[in-house]
Amino acid sequence: MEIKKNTMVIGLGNCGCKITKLFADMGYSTMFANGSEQDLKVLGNMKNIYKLEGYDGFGGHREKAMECLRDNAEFTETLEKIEQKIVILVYAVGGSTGSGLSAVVAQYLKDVYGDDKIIVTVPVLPKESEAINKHKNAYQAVQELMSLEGVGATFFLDNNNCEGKDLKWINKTFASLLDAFITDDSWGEPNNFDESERLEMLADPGAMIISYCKDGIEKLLTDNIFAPLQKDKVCNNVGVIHQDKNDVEIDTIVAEVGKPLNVSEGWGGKCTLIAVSGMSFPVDHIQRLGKLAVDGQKERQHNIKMAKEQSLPTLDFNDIEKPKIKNNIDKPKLTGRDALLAMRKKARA
Ligand SMILES: Nc1nc2c(ncn2[C@@H]2O[C@H](COP(=O)(O)OP(=O)(O)OP(=O)(O)O)[C@@H](O)[C@H]2O)c(=O)[nH]1
Ligand SMILES: [Mg+2]
Repeated sequence: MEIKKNTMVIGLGNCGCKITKLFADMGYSTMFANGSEQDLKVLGNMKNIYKLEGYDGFGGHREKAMECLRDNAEFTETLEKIEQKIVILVYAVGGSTGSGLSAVVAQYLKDVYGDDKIIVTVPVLPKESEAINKHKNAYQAVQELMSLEGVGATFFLDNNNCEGKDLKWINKTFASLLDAFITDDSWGEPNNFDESERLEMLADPGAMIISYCKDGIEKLLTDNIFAPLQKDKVCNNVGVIHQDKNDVEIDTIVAEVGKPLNVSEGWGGKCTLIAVSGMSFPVDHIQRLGKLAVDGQKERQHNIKMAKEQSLPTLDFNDIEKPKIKNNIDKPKLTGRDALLAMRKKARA
């Protein structure tokens, strides 16, 4: 089985659709779902665009997701006809449309296909500097994701990591990393990192990361596009595609991510690629986002309370009564034009 041909990437909401377009441009099967006509226009002439009728954005109300599926039968009918084995859902957890739809669509796919498909999720986490609602949505969406059973790997993209670069850099880096992982066809002595091992990693429940090993192993954990790893050293599979030599030691990876059940290695890759799956969800980081939302709300509540106490009390301005103008004022001496006209009149008399 060729993994790429057997993969369907589905973008939910604006961010999810933008990232999915990169996969469409690389020849993957794709679907796009969003309520906003304007956002969908940015995609240009793509196939399989589903405009979620009646939901021009969820206006911040992520709980509208079920109603949205109820009202958009064409989209759910297409979800029931997916032929590919691997379905990748891409969405930002900070928004409302993609964030709200993510869990209900994943559950829908589970209900339709059971264990016949590998469902991979790609939640994009908001920056810590974003608004309260983005953090609240993110927290709730990850809570929902954690409550789902039978979902495979989850790639937590973290927008915090684009310092000095733009969000498009995160999108492109992820698309290029996942494509390199999916399409790797390297072969060499003494072993290959074959498709079944890669499928096993994609089916592995828990967090997954992929990294080019350009600048040393320490960059795998600190300088990449993924959310900070949970520091409990839980993982299930480690996969390494070496370039031409044994350029990264498995022990060094294990020291960073913990002891895996399986290690798969291949040689002769276009570059050195490291993948780790079956890790714990980055709950410490998600909790931090949740706390930002709670603290932000407390601060707003305090400010609103203080604002209500503001008033404008009556002040004594010590007004002084206007002086009365005397009636018997001497007529002022004429000057200017009036004086001239008066002089002429007098001279003519
Ligand atoms: N990495 C990345 N993040 C993005 C991009 N565009 C938006 N975001 C993030 O996505 C979040 C907003 O989600 P959107 O996808 O715009 O929202 P939505 O799913 O369309 O939902 P609505 O709120 O209903 O519009 C914010 O946290 C943004 O930082 C992008 O191109 N790349
Ligand atoms: Mg939107």
